[in-house]
Amino acid sequence: MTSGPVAGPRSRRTVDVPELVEQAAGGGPAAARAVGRLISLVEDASPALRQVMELLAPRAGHARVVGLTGSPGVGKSTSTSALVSAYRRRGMRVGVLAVDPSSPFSGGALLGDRVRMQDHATDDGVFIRSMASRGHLGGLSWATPQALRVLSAAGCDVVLIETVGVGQAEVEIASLADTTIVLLAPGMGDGIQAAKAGILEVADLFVVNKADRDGADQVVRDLRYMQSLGQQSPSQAKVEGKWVAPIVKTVAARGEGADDVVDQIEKHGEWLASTGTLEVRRRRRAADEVEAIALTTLRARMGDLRGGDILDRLAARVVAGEVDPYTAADELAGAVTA
Ligand SMILES: Nc1nc2c(ncn2[C@@H]2O[C@H](COP(=O)(O)OP(=O)(O)O)[C@@H](O)[C@H]2O)c(=O)[nH]1
Ligand SMILES: [Mg+2]
Repeated sequence: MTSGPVAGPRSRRTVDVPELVEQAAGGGPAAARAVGRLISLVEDASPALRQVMELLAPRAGHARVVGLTGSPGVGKSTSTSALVSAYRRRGMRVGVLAVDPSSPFSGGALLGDRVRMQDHATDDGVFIRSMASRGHLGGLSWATPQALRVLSAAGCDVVLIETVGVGQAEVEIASLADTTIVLLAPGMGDGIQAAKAGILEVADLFVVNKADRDGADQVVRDLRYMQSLGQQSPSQAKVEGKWVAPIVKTVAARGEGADDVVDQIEKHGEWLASTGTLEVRRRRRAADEVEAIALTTLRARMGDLRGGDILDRLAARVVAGEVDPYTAADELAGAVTA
């Protein structure tokens, strides 16, 4: 299935996938439109996706994936926008994915985020997309890696993923990103509680935003203290070459500290590459993706079987005592993977 138009559920027209892929990699305003349409196909779980992914595979690109997570209101969108500016000053191409796992509506853009991102709206070197992961089993694990492939193939040097930190989302973003940034801010009850919630494990970099407000230094001290406890515990004994997440103070609303954050992301990138951790993380990510797709396929085929008579016949034989349920399940699994 490498050529020919495929109907996408959202578009009234058929989709010329090879042309879209060419356009996405080509740059300019046409690229931005093509990237948008390709990511829509991802969100819709379009049947055209198989062909899209086939064509994107050899263009995998080299985008660094940076996740930003933290409580609502901590300044993730503002920081993302400031980071985009900092990367653009360095001449890098940037993709932004704002992922709201709970957003029920398509293109899940929050108006405020749109406004904040307007500075970059006319910049050909920036691709911005909000997406909701509704409709996908496994949420982020399914749709986001595919959107990342699209942005990577479009030549992005870095992709920033913003997601609300609500329990599971932090862990999910950490499994997706090369570098995970956990944002905190004074006066949000974030300090020790947040550290307890497992952010110490997922953070490669801490950003204490709203440093223009009282209490930022206290948040930094709390974090340092939590880190020191972690290093003393036997399970996290300080291994040589272990990465200790740096803490950077920012005033995202004024763009202050964004360059420091980019510098630290670069440092972490060098550490990832030199220790082989980058390859480990990327393979784990690809494994999760393949597993999610395979499970979806298997579930669909199981559904087909339920409609057919194989399961009925097996069930009748189990009831009659002719076969035990494990053997019956083996037979069913065999039929699914045949
Ligand atoms: N005082 C101050 N306010 C900020 C700063 N950064 C962001 N804000 C404000 O905090 C609010 C939430 O920011 P937003 O980026 O939407 O947070 P998000 O929910 O984490 O994406 C907005 O009103 C921002 O203007 C900062 O550095 N200092
Ligand atoms: Mg936001």
